[in-house]
Amino acid sequence: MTHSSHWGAFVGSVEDGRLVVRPHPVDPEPSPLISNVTDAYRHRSRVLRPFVRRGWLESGPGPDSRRGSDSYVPVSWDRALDLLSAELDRVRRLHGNSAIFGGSYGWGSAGRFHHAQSQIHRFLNTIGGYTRSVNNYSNAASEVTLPRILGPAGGYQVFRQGTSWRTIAANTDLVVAFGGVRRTNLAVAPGGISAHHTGSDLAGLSDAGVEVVSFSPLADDAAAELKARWVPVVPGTDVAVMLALTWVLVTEGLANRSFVDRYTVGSAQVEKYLSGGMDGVAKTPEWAAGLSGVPAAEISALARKMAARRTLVTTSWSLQRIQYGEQSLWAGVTLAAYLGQIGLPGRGFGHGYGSIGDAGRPVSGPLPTLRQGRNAVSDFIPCARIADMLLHPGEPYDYNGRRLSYPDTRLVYWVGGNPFHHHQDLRRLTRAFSRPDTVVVHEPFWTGMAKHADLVLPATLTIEREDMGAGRGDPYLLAMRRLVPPVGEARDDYDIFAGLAERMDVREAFTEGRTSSEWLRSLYDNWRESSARRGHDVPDFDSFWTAGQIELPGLREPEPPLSDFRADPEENPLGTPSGRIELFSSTVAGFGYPDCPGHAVWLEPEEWLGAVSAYPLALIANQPARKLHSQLDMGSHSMAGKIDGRERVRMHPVDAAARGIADGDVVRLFNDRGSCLAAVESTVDIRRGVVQLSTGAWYDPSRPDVASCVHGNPNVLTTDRGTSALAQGCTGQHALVQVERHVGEPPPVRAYDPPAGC
Ligand code: PGD
Repeated sequence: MTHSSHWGAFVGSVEDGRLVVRPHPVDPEPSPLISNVTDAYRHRSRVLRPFVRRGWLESGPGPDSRRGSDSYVPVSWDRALDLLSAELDRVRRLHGNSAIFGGSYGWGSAGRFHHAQSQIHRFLNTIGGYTRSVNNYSNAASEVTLPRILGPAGGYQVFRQGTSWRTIAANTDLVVAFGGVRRTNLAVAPGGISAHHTGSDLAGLSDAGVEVVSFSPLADDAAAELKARWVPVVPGTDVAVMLALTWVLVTEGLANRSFVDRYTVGSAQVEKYLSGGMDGVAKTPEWAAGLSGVPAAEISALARKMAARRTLVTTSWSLQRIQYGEQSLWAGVTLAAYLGQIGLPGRGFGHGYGSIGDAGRPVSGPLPTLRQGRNAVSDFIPCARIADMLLHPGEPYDYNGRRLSYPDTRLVYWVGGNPFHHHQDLRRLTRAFSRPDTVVVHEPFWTGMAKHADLVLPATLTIEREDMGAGRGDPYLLAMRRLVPPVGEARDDYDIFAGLAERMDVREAFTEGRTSSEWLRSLYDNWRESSARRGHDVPDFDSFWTAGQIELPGLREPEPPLSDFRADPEENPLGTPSGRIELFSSTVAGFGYPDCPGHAVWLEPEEWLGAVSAYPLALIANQPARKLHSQLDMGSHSMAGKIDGRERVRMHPVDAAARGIADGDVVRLFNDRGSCLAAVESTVDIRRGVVQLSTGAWYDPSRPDVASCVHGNPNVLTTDRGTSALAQGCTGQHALVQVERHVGEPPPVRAYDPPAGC
């Protein structure tokens, strides 16, 4: 039977009592990630029934530092829902709905109906609203900065539609990829990626003779098919290289002046800055070489080549997931503007290639979608400021030109996310989670988040329920058939909320009188009608469900971003205050943020290889290759990438030898914020002075005497600060650390063990 996931479509069946999954015939390049679910779904880490934390049950709601180390008491579903509905009611009566934090960030699972975020937001809206979160952990700086530079629609075109790989292959000579084009990230996309074309898309570029230059501390950040030239840049210094490239264009008369004059504002400020007119430092190739380790001659030669060729400048999302991440966007667009090729097919500026599977793919029309209703609470936080919110209620902070203050949160409700995977500085987060009166989670597994909650409600996995799935740009809508019965007493998020809604007298408003299967049919029928209005005939629900999939109508190659604007900037101005590309934004400058002054600048991060620090190695905490984030970490494909069950840290052989470390050794990575154990793989595919420990290993603080996490979760080391006052985005990609060999028997990994009493 057909099914779908963020990492691909598959066909599943139960054979000899075991779930077997096979690639779906519609997928030409299936991802090995589909196999993770077979071992994971009946794993001992499943939450088998509702649980309440003992301290909360015995002492009632209130701040509690035992969260994370307490035992749990099993309760019936009725008891759990009675307790929770009464607590939601107490909080909204005593403190108002803004005291309920339902931002609940996370990827959850694929499926248009059982989409965890839609379900929780819809439910909380029916009971009077909640404090929400805005932006995301992936690309908050992009979401906020690109509309400032290119206007909302222009930013959307560049960011969400982009240029397809096919258009690049046909129209481009040179791709200069800051942050590379990481192949493993291309296997996943939110909502689904029913047909992977990664290998053929990328090989299409090299077959067409497109030259790719990859700036990254990691050689394998450029997919092998691209046959890219690797420039091993010092982490966090790409902006300096981009500025120096622009300096060469300006000073050697290679800049496309007519483009800059006609389509941009702010070139005077930019050029003053580049020449040193603002800080006395000219942004020359020699200056950038001193920061980035890229030879000055190489920068100059590249600038000349870029000006002479049909060139696309791309920046990856990872570059903006660091302190001052906004600058990689501003500097990238500035460089592309001086090249003057923005708006032409396959050229100009691109963003997120190699960051997500749907970048560079055709775009689709609307998909069946569950309405979330209206939130009566206006409070929100940028999602990565969760710990600040919990630790500093009432305190002011800046965000995108606004002075806001953190609400006083009494109840945190999380569905479909794992902050003890995704947030930075987990010791601080643990402190933050001790503050609210009550923490609630729906989770299939005993993740770090579940182990810090007071009420833990077992949720089904997609394979235990029926849904339909497709992501943005997916060619197919897949019927997601139930493959196995729910494990233990797990319930669908929808049914959990329906049970709460019943107790809170809003059942009709939440369910509209429908069961899950009636909702599926209704969402599909509504979508079918709106498709018909757009001129697309799609089969009825029963035909779709029986067939297992339908081709999605309206899939199209995106127009080259900003091509309309290029064709006629007066007729099609951008949505910026000037109507043009804002190389300098007087609006942002007017905010007066020292960490985001309003045009592209090099700002020295607090943690990078040039900083004076007791911690000499630059950690790259990037996305894992063998799973999506922390999902199904115990699956077979994920486990095969670990070394003796511990996460793998990669480092250069010279750095390893200098510390007496051999391949396979367990090491301790540490800094002032914490420490973790991991097992070493040495490789020359990494720049010296850099270590790579991907995210995704479930948090295991079981032996704090040895390390804050003995499994290898890098977020015990990363820092919990926003990108800048503009976007306040996640900065989890970089940190400074030291690495030493762990002496003695390493402690066992207990990350997957349920807490005591479960
Ligand atoms: P996931 O592991 O996908 O991570 O953070 P995110 O929280 O999205 O968590 C989803 C959770 O939802 C899992 O625990 C899963 O079991 C649960 N779940 C799945 N399906 C369902 C369901 O149907 N119902 C319910 N109730 N639960 C479900 C990802 C985030 O991490 C992201 S997007 C990025 S880009 C960030 N990247 C970095 C980074 O580069 N570096 C660092 N250091 N940290 C990062 N964190 C961020």
